[in-house]
Parts: sequence; C-alpha cells; structure tokens
Amino acid sequence: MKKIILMGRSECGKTSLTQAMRGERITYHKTQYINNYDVIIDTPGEYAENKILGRALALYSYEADVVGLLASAIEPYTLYPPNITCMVNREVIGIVTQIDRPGARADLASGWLRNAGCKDIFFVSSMTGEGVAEILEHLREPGDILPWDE
Ligand SMILES: Nc1nc2c(ncn2[C@@H]2O[C@H](COP(=O)(O)OP(=O)(O)OP(=O)(O)O)[C@@H](O)[C@H]2O)c(=O)[nH]1
Ligand SMILES: [Mg+2]
Repeated sequence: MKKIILMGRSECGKTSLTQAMRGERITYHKTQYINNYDVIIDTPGEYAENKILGRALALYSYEADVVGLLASAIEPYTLYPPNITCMVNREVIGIVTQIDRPGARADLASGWLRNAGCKDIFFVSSMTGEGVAEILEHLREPGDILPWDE
C-alpha cells in the first residue's frame, strides 16, 4: 500500500479515519503526537493550526507517499489557503469527513479542498464506513490484497 499522512484541524476525524481504515473499533482518543502506523501517519490537529508546529507536518510528509488533507463536513471555516498543495512534493488528496453528521455540508468542505488544490476528493464517514474502501483502493499498489478481494 502507499503510505498516507492525514492532516487537518483538531476533531476533523483523522484518528477515527485511521481506525476505520485499519478496521478497528472507533473510540475517541485525543492525538498528542504523531502516530506512525504501517501505512498511515496520524497527526495532531494542532500541528495544522500552528505555524511553528506545522513544520513537523512538512517533515513528516516525506515519510509518506500521499498527503491526505482532511476537512470535516461540519467545519464552519477552513484553515487551508488557496493552492497550498503546491508546497508539497507528494500527491495530495482531499478527504471530506463526517458526512453522516446532521447538517453536514460536504459541498462546502469539498469546495475548500478543491480551492486548496486537491484534484481527487473522497467523501467518508468513519462511523458508517461509507467511502473508506475508496481511499484504501486509491492507496492500493500492484499485488496488494484488500479484505474484499478474498
Ligand atoms: N458522526 C461522526 N463522528 C465522527 C466521525 N469522525 C470523527 N467523528 C467524531 O469527531 C470527534 C473527533 O474525532 P477524531 O477522529 O478524534 O478527530 P482528530 O482529527 O483525530 O482530532 P485531534 O486528534 O484532536 O487532531 C470524535 O468525537 C469522533 O467520534 C464521523 O465520520 N462521523
Ligand atoms: Mg486524532
């Protein structure tokens, strides 16, 4: 699998998506530092919210093949400036999270991600599992076997 690093503001759903992609039970656990798993790097939201801590995201992006920029469908505004993806020498995909939430505005969040420069945008709910397989398929490399292949 290609390795993905998940970035986005606090509570946008990075850890929940990590759990959903790994087939784990969804349990709330505040991320305090960077968690480097086999094919997923989960980062704390504060790193995306603070200019100095943000440097850690720049460095850790080199550990990944793909950068996942997350925006939840319930965010009232975005942190991402226009065309931020040109700062990264990795593929950057947009991931709209929490699409199952009442009042979710997936269109708003995907607009912000597109404005940030993401060409591919995925829509997921870590609670229902919707859209999670599409991200895994995107990360699949030749020879990889995913659970639904068997
Ligand atoms: N309904 C719903 N709730 C979600 C979803 N994803 C995350 N949540 C909830 O949103 C809250 C924050 O989720 P986390 O996955 O911990 O968010 P995070 O981006 O890892 O946050 P930090 O670790 O603080 O950066 C938790 O209460 C989750 O249960 C989703 O797809 N649907
Ligand atoms: Mg987290």
